[in-house]
Amino acid sequence: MKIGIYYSYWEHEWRGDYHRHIDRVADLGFDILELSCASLPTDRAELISLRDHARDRGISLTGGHGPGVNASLCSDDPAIVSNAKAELTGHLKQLELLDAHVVGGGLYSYWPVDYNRPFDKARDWANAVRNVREMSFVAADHGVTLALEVLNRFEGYLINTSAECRRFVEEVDHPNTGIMLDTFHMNIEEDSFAGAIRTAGNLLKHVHLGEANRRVPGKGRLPWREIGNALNEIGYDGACVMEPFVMQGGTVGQQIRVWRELEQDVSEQALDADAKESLQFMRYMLKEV
Ligand SMILES: [Mn+2]
Repeated sequence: MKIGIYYSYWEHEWRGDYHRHIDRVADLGFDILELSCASLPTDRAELISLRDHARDRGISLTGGHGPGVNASLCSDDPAIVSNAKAELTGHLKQLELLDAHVVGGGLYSYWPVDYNRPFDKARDWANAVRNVREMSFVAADHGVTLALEVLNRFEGYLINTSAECRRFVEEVDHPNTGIMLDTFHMNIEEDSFAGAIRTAGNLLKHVHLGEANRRVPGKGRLPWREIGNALNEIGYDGACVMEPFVMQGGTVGQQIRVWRELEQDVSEQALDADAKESLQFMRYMLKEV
């Protein structure tokens, strides 16, 4: 399994100097850097330059995407659905230029969810299945897999468990759409980590790693051996991307609800050292035993 990290660990806003992040994660020993689709460059030459830089440093790129409320594939409003399709299509083109083949996130809905708005889960589910299916064909054209992230109840209402995601993906029924699990969300919703991973099985296409409070893996109490064994048991060979959030402040801190520093030292140097240590820990935990 290849191990990566989401760039926003080091950022307060959903943007960053991706060239710098490529060098950083390569120096730390990672295989993958995950980027935010919303802040990808639109310039073709810049995308190709990022692709080449990553290639030179032996780094694969993956995309993360959290569509906003006005670009939701589960909406009943045709204008919002059409925004969502146009936005995702644009990102799929960008990802193809980056030689990135997976985009993960709550692609079937919007984020952060606003529970002050009324919703109808059955209706939104049907809308989402239809629209995700349509987008699967576009994704296939660009060589990208749509990995639908299972989100906890506080961040989404459509897909909260691996079993729900399997049902959704089976209804979509397209090889370019699969399941994405995130240990942070699983810790809230799933009866069993290994059980949820087995339920996802051959449909699992992307994984996020994080502790219950979103510190780097190894600094909390999630059962990493159980998680690693289950991933090996199902023959998972996709990406495992750490998604730690440890700093308060900025849009990232606000939207992720980080109201305190999760580490005593959040200097760049300390964040790098923690990421490196966590990478070594996860290489051990994800190794087949
Ligand atoms: Mn995640």
